[in-house]
Amino acid sequence: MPTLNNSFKIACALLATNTAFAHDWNSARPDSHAPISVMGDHTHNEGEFMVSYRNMQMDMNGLQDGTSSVSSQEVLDSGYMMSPTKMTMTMHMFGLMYAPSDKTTFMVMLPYIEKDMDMLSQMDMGMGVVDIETSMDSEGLGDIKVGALHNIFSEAGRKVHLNLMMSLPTGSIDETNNGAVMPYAMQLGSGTVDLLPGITYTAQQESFSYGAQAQATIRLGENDRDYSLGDRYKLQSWVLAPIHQRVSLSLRLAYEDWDTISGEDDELNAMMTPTADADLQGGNLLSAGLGMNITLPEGHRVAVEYNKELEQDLDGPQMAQDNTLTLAWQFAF
Ligand SMILES: [Cu+2]
Repeated sequence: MPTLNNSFKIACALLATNTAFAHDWNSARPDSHAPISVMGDHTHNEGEFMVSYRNMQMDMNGLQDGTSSVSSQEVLDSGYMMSPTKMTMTMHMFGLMYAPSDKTTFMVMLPYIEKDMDMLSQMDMGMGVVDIETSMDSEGLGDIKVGALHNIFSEAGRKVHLNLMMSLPTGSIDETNNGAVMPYAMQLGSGTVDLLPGITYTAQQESFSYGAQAQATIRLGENDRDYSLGDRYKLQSWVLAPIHQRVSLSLRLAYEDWDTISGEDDELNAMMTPTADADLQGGNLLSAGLGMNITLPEGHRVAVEYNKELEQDLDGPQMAQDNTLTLAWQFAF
């Protein structure tokens, strides 16, 4: 009996050790944060602050109608006066997180956006058709996002939290080029208060981590230019593996679906160019990201992720997404 009793005690002790080990979410590991383009992937412990800066460089190249590409010449031949050819967006995103308790983390994100679009039009000068290339740009504060992340489950290295964020209409929707209102994609905000509900699951195994997030963007009402951008739905999952004590590599898959615009900006002429047509702004996109997270001493982290579109289906002709490069720095204290 004593032997059996001892064995039982040892088994219990082993189980307890094991469970305690599995319970420990190690937030110092380089794979304890999701790939950097995932927003609101982690919560903080009571009393912790985090400041962050992200630089996102997004390129759009060419046009697509449905799943097939369309040339700018085809767009012009179909009767439009102008066709977009290329667009780039740079976003500087400043973030602040603060956890008043282990359950809740408050979060604010402040974007500064720069957009640039190249366009092609043609004119018959008598001696033949001449290509005219023009460009327009916009720059300024985007829509500020505020809210909280709320933990609802945490056990054995697995966590679930709700993303309870909203977007405020601080970005301009009145950007002009030579006195004329620019197309929807060149504006800096939605012009509406948007709800950003989501749910995030993360799990840490001994040698790797993984997670998934579902998130929606729900526009409330119409903006003061009489339209409302389409609602968006995003589903993504990722896996990260440490390759060094301070370095992890990540792979991420994301699927996004967005509705077209409802209502329209009366000052935009849909016959002029596809980007001014409120009915040609919906679509869906599957993309993949490769990234690296690095932890540095004293609570600093740096991260990079390169995201490339795999497949998209657009109400077109519409500008097609190409790739996004995200660089970031995070500091927790
Ligand atoms: Cu944080």
